[in-house]
Amino acid sequence: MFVDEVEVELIAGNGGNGCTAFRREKYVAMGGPFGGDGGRGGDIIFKADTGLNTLLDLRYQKIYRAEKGSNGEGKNKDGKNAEDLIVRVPLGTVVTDKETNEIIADLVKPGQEKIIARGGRGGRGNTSLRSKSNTCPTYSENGEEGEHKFIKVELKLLADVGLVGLPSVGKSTIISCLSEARPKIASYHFTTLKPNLGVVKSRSGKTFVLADLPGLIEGASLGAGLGDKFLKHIERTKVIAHVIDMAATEGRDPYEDYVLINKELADFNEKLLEKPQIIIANKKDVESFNENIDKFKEKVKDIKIFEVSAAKNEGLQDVADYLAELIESMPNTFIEETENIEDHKEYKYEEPEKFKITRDDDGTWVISGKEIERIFKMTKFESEDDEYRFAKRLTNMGVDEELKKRGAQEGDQVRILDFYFDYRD
Ligand SMILES: Nc1nc2c(ncn2[C@@H]2O[C@H](COP(=O)(O)OP(=O)(O)OP(=O)(O)O)[C@@H](O)[C@H]2O)c(=O)[nH]1
Ligand SMILES: [Mg+2]
Repeated sequence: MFVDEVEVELIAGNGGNGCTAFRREKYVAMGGPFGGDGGRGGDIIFKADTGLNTLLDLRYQKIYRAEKGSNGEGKNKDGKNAEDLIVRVPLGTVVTDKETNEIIADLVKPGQEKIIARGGRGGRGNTSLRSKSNTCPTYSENGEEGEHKFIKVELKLLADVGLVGLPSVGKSTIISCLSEARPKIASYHFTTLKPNLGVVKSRSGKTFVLADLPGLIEGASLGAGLGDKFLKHIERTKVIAHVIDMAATEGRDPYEDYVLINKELADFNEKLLEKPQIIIANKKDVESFNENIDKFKEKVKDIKIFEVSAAKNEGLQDVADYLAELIESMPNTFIEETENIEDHKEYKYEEPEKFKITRDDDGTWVISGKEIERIFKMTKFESEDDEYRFAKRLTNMGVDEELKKRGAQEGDQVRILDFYFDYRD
């Protein structure tokens, strides 16, 4: 299974409700407000964990929920904040909000955290709602709803070097020679279906991360074969190592292979060709290698070529040593520089809208919108005070005026979510 893109639903915790209570003391009737605030709802936080390599966990758990904050209580006792829910993801995880198409997190450093869905704030108790004009409110708020999001989670591997080439050229054999990684090796195409990572050591003790990637074929940039699913992993490597079957065991021209791969890389993202490249000419143990390599070298002069036999594990340590030095000489910020989050943002212009007025089939006026619904849900509607306060906020937001302008008549039905009331001029 090639796990690198998963969609999940996040429901952050609701805030706890505020409490309406009054001080009861001897000789003092209604001795003032005494209701505590609700606790904050839990956030859902993604955290980059070096111990993980795939998004497999997210594939199995499709919905994540954080806890609700506790309700406030009498005697000014505030509710407890809920614990945040921490979801561990591998380094290189990118989170996109499905609704806005905006990238909301790009976790590239070990331990890096990002709040993906925010818990709601606790509702205020009547003590907190005191004001100059009302020193003893008889109302309190419900907790705010936690954010509810549908997100796309993608994994972009963070390897220093990516082994890139057509199927069956020996990429997996090479990583198994150079590291502890043990991917499947076989003579059929697309043996490797998902990237494998290995840590490679140079003779001088320097290390780097090598990625064995699935084979690329013509049209990969358009989705052919395993297509762009893994081309995006290459975006995150610092160096591209072409692996070429220089023995032409399948009858192709090695030079044409090389040109084809570069074309696919460029078609996917032109910037990929700005990365340093090396060529690993493989299958030196096969006779036809010698003839092909001479022809190849005549055509390709400006790039470092290593002649190896992965099958016999010959020549590969030199490759490792060269790459280790090359990577060390490159700035560490390379990945972030090429992968600027800003580049990915798709801006969607949205009219700032506090509320919207539409009509149901039966003529009922419907007031909707994020802000108005938020205020509505935080109102308890337990007393006339609640209703009065809510009505006042509608007036302040300009809802009354707009209804009047649209021709609402005294006594018309008005609805917010599932709550009906009469329009009064
Ligand atoms: N003779 C010879 N065969 C090799 C060499 N390296 C790999 N092979 C063989 O080539 C075949 C493909 O090797 P893999 O390492 O699976 O190739 P790959 O590039 O990872 O292939 P995909 O995962 O399908 O893209 C296997 O049968 C290997 O044994 C080599 O240096 N010499
Ligand atoms: Mg392979």
